[in-house]
Amino acid sequence: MDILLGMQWGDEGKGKVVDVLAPQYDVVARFQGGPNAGHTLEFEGQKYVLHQIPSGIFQDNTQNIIGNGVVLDLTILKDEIVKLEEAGFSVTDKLKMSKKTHLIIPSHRLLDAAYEKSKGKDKIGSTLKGIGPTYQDKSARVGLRTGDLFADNFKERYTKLVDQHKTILEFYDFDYSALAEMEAKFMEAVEYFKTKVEFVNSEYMINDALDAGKKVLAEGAQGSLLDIDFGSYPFVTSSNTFGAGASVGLGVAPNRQKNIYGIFKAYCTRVGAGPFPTELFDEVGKQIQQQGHEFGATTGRERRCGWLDLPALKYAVMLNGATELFMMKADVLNNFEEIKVCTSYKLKDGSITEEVPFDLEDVAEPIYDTLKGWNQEVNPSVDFDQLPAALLDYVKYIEDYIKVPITIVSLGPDRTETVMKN
Ligand code: 2SA
Ligand code: MG
Repeated sequence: MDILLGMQWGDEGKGKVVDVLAPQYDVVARFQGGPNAGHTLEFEGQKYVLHQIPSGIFQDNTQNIIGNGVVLDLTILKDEIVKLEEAGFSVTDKLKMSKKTHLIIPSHRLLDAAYEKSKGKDKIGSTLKGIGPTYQDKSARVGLRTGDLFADNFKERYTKLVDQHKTILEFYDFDYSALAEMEAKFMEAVEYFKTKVEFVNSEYMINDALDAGKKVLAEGAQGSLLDIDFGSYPFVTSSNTFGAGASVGLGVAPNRQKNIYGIFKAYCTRVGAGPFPTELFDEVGKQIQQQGHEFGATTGRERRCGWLDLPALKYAVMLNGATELFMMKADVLNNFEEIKVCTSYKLKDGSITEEVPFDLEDVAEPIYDTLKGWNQEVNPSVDFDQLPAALLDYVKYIEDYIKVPITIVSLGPDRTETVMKN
């Protein structure tokens, strides 16, 4: 099994890469996260954003699996499927769901909002899709799974859980009058899925596929720096976003992991709150945001922008065991005379380190190296070694620091704007 993972704070361009790689794979599976993800794919002049459906869905012969590690919102998934079907794609025949996937129910979304509100100015900037509360219920052993939808007592168990949630919402003095309408939609979606999509023991399905010599790609969501254990806690999401999460979230043993593709942008972005050492508050940051169209694919929020952070990238590569790196959105840096890269951190105690500290807030300032920009439009149809010298120098500089090869440079959102090293 190969794995594709974000090495930063999400939005590295994973959707585009899966789309480019998908034809080589028989199975594409999501293993964590949920509708907080927004994977953008562009081809034939059209743009599609997937939230929960794996990005292999546009391939005719690829099986797509939503794994047990995902938290799933059926209401949103139904809308996603209907939209794609209206656009002429077949979906339900190429999509399977694990019976062990936990369900986001409407009251989880309200709880998410209630918890965020209660944090006041310390809120983490959640997408408010109910991710945290659903993983909370999973760990508390009270959650509902897709396999439960078929149980005779599903409604009873559902009501019991919602009643618990209502008690908490009342404690937070949170207005949940919207719940009834949300529930009606949810129940509609439940009925839809009972007949439309196959729920499977996906751990068997994936391991059987591997045994039969088929190629499986695990598609990560969010990024390593948002990982619940290794990210900038508490400003993180509630799942393990790094490579090991793919084993847990699909039921595939670690020794079956093969190629680990680490996706990173030529610069950094972060959406939501939390420390971001290389964040730019000046015109340069604005320029990157504008040229890179850095707005949340799920919430439309502005993404904060900054220079590439090499200590953080190296940390992510270490945790994931990335075997190759793909550099995305290099074209966004086309118009710079100079490009900065952070090579170490000066901490508040005055020391200098290349390690990510326990608390990223302890970074007083990033220490930069300044490189020459290529400062020109780049033709995405050339061979790798024909790329502008300054861009190749940038690639080489990163490779020397990280010690992992960069095998793809992406120069635009379309499938075709991708330069691969042979
Ligand atoms: P949550 O919703 O509870 O998991 O949020 C917790 C933190 O994780 C961040 N997070 C994300 N960061 C980048 N991209 C994500 N997906 C969307 C996108 C986000 C959007 O593709 O653009 O549209 O705003 C994503 N999902 C979660 C989140 O900002 C919190 O900091
Ligand atoms: Mg995204």
